[in-house]
Amino acid sequence: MKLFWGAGSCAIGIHILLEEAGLAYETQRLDVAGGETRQPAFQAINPKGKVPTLVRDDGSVLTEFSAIATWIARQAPNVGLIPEDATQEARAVEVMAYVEGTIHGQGFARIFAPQVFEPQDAVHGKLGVGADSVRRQGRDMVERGFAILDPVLASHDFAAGDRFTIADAALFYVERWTPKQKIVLPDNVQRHYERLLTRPAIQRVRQAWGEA
Ligand SMILES: N[C@@H](CCC(=O)N[C@@H](CS)C(=O)NCC(=O)O)C(=O)O
Repeated sequence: MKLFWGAGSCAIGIHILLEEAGLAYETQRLDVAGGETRQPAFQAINPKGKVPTLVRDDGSVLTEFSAIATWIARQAPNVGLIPEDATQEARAVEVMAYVEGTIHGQGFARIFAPQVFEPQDAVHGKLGVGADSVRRQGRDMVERGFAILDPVLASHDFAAGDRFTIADAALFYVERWTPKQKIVLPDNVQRHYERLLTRPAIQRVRQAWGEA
């Protein structure tokens, strides 16, 4: 199978899960910032034009972080990337959905691409004053999102209990975006981020991404 990724992107969470699961895979880096996901060659693979994109060995394509993460976890059932307990599984999905839909999809999306939310602002390719208020709004959403998750991490080391799961891979990718944006993580989330940075699988991926 092959994972398509781009520097700095949320695809790092999927790369981490492939490593944690111990599966055989290859990767292909795209110039996401340069618009390669919008080129016909990649759109033919994933018309959504997004990474992570996973092409499986039979040629079929999986998109969306949670779908790819769940499928990877199922390929390595003994690793425990999805909790066996139904409530803990629901907790893992709850955190992952909140990361994808709210912290990333609503918050960081406003910070990274304000023009999507204020299209009238992007006349002649220049962002106007509206972009700043959209970015500020995004920042508030991100900070509120991490504040909501902080108590979840107060009583255990990982997002859904005492083991690393798909939820931690999702949480990691948004935590990783905060230093550059000068967003201060609440204490328990910060400790979670630091804990994850010590994991060998994450260190291998960061090295492959040229980050460590
Ligand atoms: N809902 C998608 C979001 C993926 C996404 O937003 N990916 C970004 C990178 S973090 C991307 O590919 N952006 C390229 C673009 O929009 O052109 C998922 O969960 O996989």
